[in-house]
Amino acid sequence: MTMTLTDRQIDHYRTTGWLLASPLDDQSVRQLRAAVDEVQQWDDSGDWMHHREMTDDGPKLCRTENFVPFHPWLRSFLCEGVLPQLISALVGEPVLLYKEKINYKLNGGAGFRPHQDAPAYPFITGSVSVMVAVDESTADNGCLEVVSSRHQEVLPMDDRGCIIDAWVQKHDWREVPMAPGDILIFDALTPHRSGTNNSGRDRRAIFPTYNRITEGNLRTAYYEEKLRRFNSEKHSLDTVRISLINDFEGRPVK
Ligand SMILES: O=C(O)CCC(=O)C(=O)O
Repeated sequence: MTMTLTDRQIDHYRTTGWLLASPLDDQSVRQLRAAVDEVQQWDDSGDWMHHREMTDDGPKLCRTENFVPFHPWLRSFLCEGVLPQLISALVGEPVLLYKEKINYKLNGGAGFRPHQDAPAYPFITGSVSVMVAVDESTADNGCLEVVSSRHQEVLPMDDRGCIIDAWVQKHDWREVPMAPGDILIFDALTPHRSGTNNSGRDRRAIFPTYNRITEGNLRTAYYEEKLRRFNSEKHSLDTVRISLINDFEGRPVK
């Protein structure tokens, strides 16, 4: 499958810091959903990383990371398919997968505080993330919300690595509803957040992040560094630690 971006789409991305597109055909959307169903069923015996959160209905999966080595369809979809092709067109050079995660946000799952991704991503100066909707993503099940045209610099952060409240209150947050298979491409400096899912419907999405090829193949280094910091730094908040910043609002499973 191929898709080319129009000048208008490239201009929209450069001006606002994000771009919504629908590059997948029906068969690819079916395969995508089947692939995520499979990963969701994996147990904890492999080198992938499952994370769980406590919900009012008990513990639930909230994230899986590091799954491309173990799932050929997802590896080819994220590393060779239309996604890296589109990101390359936006940044003007080939890109490599830096990291990948599935955020499940199952019914009752928590949201994410306002943040930029860049402070959570060591070794790279710029990167591009994608949200690939697996289920429908709407305001009531915790779709992404973005602030447009504020992707030029790292914003002031609080002690969780999230954007300070004074800035958050002063800016317009725009909800981005998505159908299964839609993709939202956004700069690592684009401010974003999302709410809790109290809708009764799951809201699963894959978030791959890409870096420019000139910065090198950094995926292994990223996961090694993440594990090193998780193992060496004390986590004192009453939250689930799934990121190198503390943007996730989920409750830990005790
Ligand atoms: O899954 C979401 O709702 C938001 C994800 C996000 O911002 C993140 O994982 O950094």
